[in-house]
Amino acid sequence: MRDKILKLLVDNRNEFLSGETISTFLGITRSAVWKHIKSLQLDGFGIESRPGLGYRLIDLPEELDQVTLTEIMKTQLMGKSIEVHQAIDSTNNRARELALEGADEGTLIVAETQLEGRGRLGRNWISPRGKGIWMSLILRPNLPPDQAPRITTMAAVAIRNALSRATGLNIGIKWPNDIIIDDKKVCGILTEMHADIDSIHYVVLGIGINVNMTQGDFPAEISSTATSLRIALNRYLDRRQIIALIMEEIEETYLNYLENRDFKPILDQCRQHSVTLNRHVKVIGRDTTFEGFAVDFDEDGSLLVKKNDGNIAKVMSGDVSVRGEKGYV
Ligand code: BTX
Repeated sequence: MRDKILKLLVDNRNEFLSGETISTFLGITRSAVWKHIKSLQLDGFGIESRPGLGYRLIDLPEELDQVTLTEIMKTQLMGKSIEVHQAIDSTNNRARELALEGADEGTLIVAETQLEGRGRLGRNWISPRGKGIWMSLILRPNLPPDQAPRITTMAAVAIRNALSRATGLNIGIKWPNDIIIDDKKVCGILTEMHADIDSIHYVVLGIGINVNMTQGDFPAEISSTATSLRIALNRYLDRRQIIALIMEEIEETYLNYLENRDFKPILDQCRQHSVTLNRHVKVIGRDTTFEGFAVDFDEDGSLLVKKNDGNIAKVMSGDVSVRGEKGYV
């Protein structure tokens, strides 16, 4: 029925159709029409509704295209050169390919869907078509390779700030690479780099954000741990504006850091928005698993955890779950 209503609106694009006309034509009640219109609006169809006149279609859900994205970018460097794919294995793979071919810093690869989206340690990243932001940014920081983890922290802070500006929501950072709303993952960051002993050749910053997914878009195994901006806000969001805001925030934070080499302001923001600090955590490392209390970040960005025996463990990488009301999440 929803599709039939949509077809009527598309066929009469830019003209008002009254609720009564639609309901008579399709043999349903006016409140059923209204319910379907609401659901179409939530899916990004721009439908204007005017008392006395009815409904008219003014806009279709946004698609990502290179021309519009380039036009709305307010940056000097990040996202100035953009490649958009309808479908790709992983934007990180494509970014790596381009980086090896010498692509400029700031080159951005975006895809409507990823067929083999990746998380850390070869895990899977669900990337349904048109529902999120699946993108990778090429960076060429003049930093020693041991400082590369700082890039993930910098990105987490910049993305958090951009999402907070875009939505006004309370958004947290879960160490080291997740952006969180209500203790659920809304965004994951995958940093991959190519370096030799003393210099970084390139860093690929992979960013996956659940934007317009509904609860039903998540497979059962992550439906209680994942969320989207739309679920949190109860409205459809334009992905292009969010991409532009993220590029702005990354450009500012990254260039500032490279110029001043001062990591403290980034760490301080990470502390301020951390959902990991001052909580009981379970650390699952490559070789060991232990529980403790997350006390602070070290100046290199690693997590300091006070173990049950009182010793402080410095955690450089790994998975950290925080203890909530329903156990560790
Ligand atoms: P991660 O290893 O921290 O998280 C991966 C885990 O998160 C999965 O094992 C699964 O449990 C859960 N998960 C999978 N898909 C989603 C999702 N859409 N929302 C919430 N939870 C999910 C996080 O790795 C880093 C993810 C980076 C993804 C970007 S997308 C663009 C770029 N290209 C690419 O292949 N990866 C990056």
